[in-house]
Amino acid sequence: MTPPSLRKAASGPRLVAVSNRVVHPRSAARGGGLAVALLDALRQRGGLWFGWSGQISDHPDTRPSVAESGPIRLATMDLSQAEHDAYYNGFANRCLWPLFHLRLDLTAFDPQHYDGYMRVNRRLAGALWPLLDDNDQIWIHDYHLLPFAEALREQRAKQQIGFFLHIPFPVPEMLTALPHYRDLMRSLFSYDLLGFQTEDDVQRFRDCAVREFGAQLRGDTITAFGRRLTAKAFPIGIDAREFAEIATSPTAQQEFQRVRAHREDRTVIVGVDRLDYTKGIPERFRSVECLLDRYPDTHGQVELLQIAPTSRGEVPEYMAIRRELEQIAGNINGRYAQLDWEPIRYINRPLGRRQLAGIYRASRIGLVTPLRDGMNLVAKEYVAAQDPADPGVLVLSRFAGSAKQMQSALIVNPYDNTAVADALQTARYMPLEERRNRHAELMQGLLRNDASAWREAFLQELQRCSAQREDPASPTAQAA
Ligand code: GDG
Repeated sequence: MTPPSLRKAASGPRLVAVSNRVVHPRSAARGGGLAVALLDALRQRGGLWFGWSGQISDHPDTRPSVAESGPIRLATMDLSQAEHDAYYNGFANRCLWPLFHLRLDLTAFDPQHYDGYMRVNRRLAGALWPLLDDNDQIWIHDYHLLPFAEALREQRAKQQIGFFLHIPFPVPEMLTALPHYRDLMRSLFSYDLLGFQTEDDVQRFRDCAVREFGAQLRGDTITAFGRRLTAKAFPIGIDAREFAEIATSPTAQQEFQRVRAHREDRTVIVGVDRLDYTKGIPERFRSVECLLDRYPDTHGQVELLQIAPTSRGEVPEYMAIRRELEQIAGNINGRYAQLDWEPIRYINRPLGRRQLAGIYRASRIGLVTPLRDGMNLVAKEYVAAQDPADPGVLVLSRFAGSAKQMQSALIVNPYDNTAVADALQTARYMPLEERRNRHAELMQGLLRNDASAWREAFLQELQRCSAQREDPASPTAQAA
């Protein structure tokens, strides 16, 4: 193993990214939004990526396995079945995920899951600790790892540590329903910087810190539990230029032809989501049903192509949504299908990233209607994949974080089937000039706030607030 002193980056501190799952760069295209965004960051800057290997083992090693992939060093840990059940399937995905997405009805509170979650965070932090250099810039990701910095600080870590929450931050009334909310909020104050997707998320975090813990606010800094941190919005972006190129690659073009070949005169509406109850897919199917009910000229002419690969398939709520979708699609198709046409085509397996780009480009409408979503990268990918000379129209939920930045889309309330149906009909008949104008505005925003702008903004801010922490003359130096 390379001695720590040789691992220091030539310019600036080394980036250490920590996320629940480390995905090998070769297969990252199949990972979720987080994997795609993180890899972009590490490819450009190099550094260490630490987290779960994705493997379950009877006797997990106490030390990480280390592998190199170009400028990226991957350090991974296996989990035991019991750890995986409690930490990942249990507390992260049956408690925090639904709670943070305002689904208290689906939130399972189980003290054993919480204990397992805390134990895994401590074990992973203990395994990362020997791999760290003093100057590292540590960037922890997402709700699986809320207490990770606290666990590192227990090991006496002094490094700058930032955290980015990819999902929404809940309203205080929701968060406080969690029996352990006090401990989790306190643990967040071990970070130097907290990054959120939108200003609204920052505001909800501040509200909670003030109302529940009497936090003091000063600009972007918040003091509570004897510690001070900075909380700001860093809306995540995609590499829009690269995605636009992918959309004209030979594989994408082939896929484009396949979609258009049988449907030259039809409007293909595309939906792409991990199969998750937050993505509003049943409501989306209902909106398409409403479109068919309200506008008979859509019969034989409009098709929803829904790609929704299974995710978190061991969690009961995810099994239920899968069954529900099959049933709704079956009912709608049964009602409306003709010999050579079905209104809903539903694909329940993952496709390649290039294939996806071709499908986006071939689809006249991108329908992105989550009930609640931190950002939603599919909305951004859909826009980036369009032909600027003849672009499709994005119909986007007001409850996606991306709606804040993408106001030139047709913004809808995903619960209002009639309004979504009307927006789809508007999109179908939108004149070319309006489509071009809206697309140009959206694309400008994507290029301005792309993945590298997101990364640089976060890491520069982390550097800045850590420097302030160390400067005793600074008004924002740590209280304790
Ligand atoms: C979390 C937050 C936030 C989907 N199906 C396939 C496939 N995908 C890719 C998409 C996109 C990604 O997965 C999904 O990203 P989202 O942003 O839409 O959603 P989450 O996975 O829930 O991500 C979210 C994000 O983190 C980043 O901060 O935006 O709000 O929930 O890239 O293209 N990719 C391939 N085949 C598929 O079938 N290759």
